[in-house]
Amino acid sequence: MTYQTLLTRVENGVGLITLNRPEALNALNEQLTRELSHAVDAMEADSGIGVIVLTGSDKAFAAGADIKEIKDKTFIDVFSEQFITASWERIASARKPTIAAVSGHAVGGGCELAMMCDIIVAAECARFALPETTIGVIPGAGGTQRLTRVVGKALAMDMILTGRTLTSGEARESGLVARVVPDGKHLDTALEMAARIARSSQPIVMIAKEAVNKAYETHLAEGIHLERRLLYATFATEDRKEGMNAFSEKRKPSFRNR
Ligand code: CO8
Repeated sequence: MTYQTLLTRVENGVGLITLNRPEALNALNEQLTRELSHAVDAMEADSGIGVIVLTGSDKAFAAGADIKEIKDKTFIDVFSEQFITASWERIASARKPTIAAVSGHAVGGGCELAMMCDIIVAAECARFALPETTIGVIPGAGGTQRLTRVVGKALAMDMILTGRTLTSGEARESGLVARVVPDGKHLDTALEMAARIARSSQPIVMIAKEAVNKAYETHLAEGIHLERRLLYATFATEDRKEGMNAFSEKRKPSFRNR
C-alpha cells in the first residue's frame, strides 16, 4: 500500500511508519490521520510485525493539527463530523507495542500522538508542547488527560495553560519520555528497542502491555487482580513453556507466538 503522507517499511519484525508532510512539519491533516489509521490497521493485522515504531523528520515529529485545514470550521462542522474521530486515536488502541521516535517539534496534536504510543524515545533536540490555548482551542486528542496522568497536575497545568515548551531533558525528568539520545540516534534506538521486543512472544508482550495500561484506568487492588489473572493466562501459552525450558536448557528460546 502506498500513502501520500506516510512512508512505511517492515524490518526485523518491526513496522516503521514515518510521517511525511515535510512542507507542513507533519501537521496532522485529515488525509494523514486517515492514512495513519489505515497503516496501523495493516500492521496490527500482519503477524510478521511484533512492534510498531512511529517517527517524523529530524525537524519535526509533528506540529499538531493542520491549522490551515481547520481554521474555518464552525462548531457544527466539528460536532457533526466528529472531528478527532477514532482515526486520530487509532495508534492508542493498538494491541501491539508502539514506540514514538521523536526529533524536533512534537507540538499540539503531535505531542498528543507521541503520548498515544507506549514508549517515547527522544533526540536531544526534541521539544514537547501543548500550545493550543495560545491559538484559541484546547488539546483535543487526549492531551489534557494523558499528559496529566503521566507528568502530574502541576506540570500539565503549566504546559497547557502557558503553552510552554519542554526540552527533551525536562520531558525525561518528568516521565514523559523513556530515553533521550543524541540527535540523529532516536530512530536507530527506537528500532533497536522494537527489534528486541519483537524477539519475545507477541501474545506475551501484548498481555504485558495490557496489564501496564490498566494501571492508568483502575485502582490498585483491581489492577493487581488483573495482573495476576493475566500472569496465570501466560501459563496457557506454548511460548511460556518454551521460554522457561530454553532458560533451563541454556539456549535461546524459539517463540511461535502461540
Ligand atoms: N498546521 C498547518 N501548517 C503548519 C503547522 C500546523 N500545525 N505547523 C507548521 N505549519 C507550516 C507552516 O505554516 C509553514 O508553512 P509555510 O512555509 O507554507 O508558511 C511550515 O509548516 C513551516 O513552519 P514554520 O515556518 O512555522 O516553522 P518554524 O520552524 O519557524 O516553527 C513551529 C515551527 C514552532 C512548530 C511552528 O510551525 C508552529 O508554532 N506551528 C504550530 C504549532 C501549533 O500551534 N500546533 C497546535 C495546533 S492545534 C492542535 O494540534 C489540536 C487542536 C485540536 C482541536 C481542534 C478542534 C477543531
